[in-house]
Amino acid sequence: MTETAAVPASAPISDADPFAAQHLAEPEPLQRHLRAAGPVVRLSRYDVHALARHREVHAALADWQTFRSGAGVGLADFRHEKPWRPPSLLLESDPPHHDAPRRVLREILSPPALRRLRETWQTVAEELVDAVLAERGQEFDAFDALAKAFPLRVFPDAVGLGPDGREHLLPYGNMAFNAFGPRNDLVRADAHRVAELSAWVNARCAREALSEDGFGARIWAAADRGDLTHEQAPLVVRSLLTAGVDTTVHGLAAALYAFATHPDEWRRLRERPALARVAFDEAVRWQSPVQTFFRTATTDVDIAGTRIPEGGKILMFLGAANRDPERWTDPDRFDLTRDPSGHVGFGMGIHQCVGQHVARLEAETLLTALARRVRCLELAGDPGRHLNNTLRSWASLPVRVRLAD
Ligand code: PQS
Repeated sequence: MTETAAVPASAPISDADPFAAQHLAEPEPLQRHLRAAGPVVRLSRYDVHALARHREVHAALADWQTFRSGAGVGLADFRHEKPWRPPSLLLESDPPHHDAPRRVLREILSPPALRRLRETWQTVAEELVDAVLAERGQEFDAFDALAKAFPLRVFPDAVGLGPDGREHLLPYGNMAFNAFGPRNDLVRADAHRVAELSAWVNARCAREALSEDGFGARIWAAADRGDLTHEQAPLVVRSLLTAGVDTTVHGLAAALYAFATHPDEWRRLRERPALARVAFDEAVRWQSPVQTFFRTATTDVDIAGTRIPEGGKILMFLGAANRDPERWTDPDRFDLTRDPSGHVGFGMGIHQCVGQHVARLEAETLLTALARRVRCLELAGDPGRHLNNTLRSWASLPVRVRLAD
């Protein structure tokens, strides 16, 4: 962050509510407005500062000493408000406490550790695509049949979860990602399920509830080695169950929506299936499944001439940064020929998504299987939005396909 001797100017003020239904349903107009208004904008409704330009979002994410996570990465300040659940050891924590859980999970979810999953996931993806095309025909809801079905088929197994109650995973994640926003109607709508869903998830984090060869068991093995305490292990498992399902479901939906609306890019992917990986990152840049989250200033700090007070929350608009015309050429285009690296859709710095290789592997295997069988992919109706305070999420994605010969 820049230190200026000059008296900081006051930032432009917006009374927009980024968590209002209108903006959650269609975030681009507000993203454009905030980006244009200035490098820092005060959101009067929540008494926080917003960053919507790539430069400032990137810099804030990289500066964990000044912008901490330990006071929560939602609107609530954990120093004054009791969090809705015990804070995540990874997400809602700072060095040095953050580092041991992070190291353990990074190893377990590293590309070499995931290698043995690729073949299985490839097979599951092919079977799923075949079954969908055989049973649902040429018109179906790709959100339900693919974006939701595939992660739910592969990820809980990889964690080592038992078969019962998996229908609780998406509602729990939905709740967790709503909880980063204000206590609005979206949060109130699920309030009656907090106890039930939390109890289910917490019980699944116990060693006895997990198979012997999944990510979960490896977290417990790390505790046996002394890399974590045995008190920390269940909370690290909880991170997988919280952040690993809804994110990939809506991320895959974003990729499918991107291709259903960009037939030339689908053709390009079919010609070069190796593009699946970069295509997913470009879809993450273009849609930003995680739209926003917060940090808290550890000290009075100036960002581009605006003073952020110690304890002040800053709201980072990942979606806006990922479409900043100062950073990207033709940012609103979904374009497989661009290099999307540097997008902040997975965050940046020490908290950058530790599960991103899992997400990419899911996307790669599903998109490759689909591209092999489907020649044309197009929308068959208006997609349905599901509103969430953090995730750009979907309710339906009606598509029509034509099969490859
Ligand atoms: C957890 C980790 C990460 C957890 C905002 C939040 C998250 C992206 C944006 C997230 C949520 C939960 N990911 O450790 O439980």
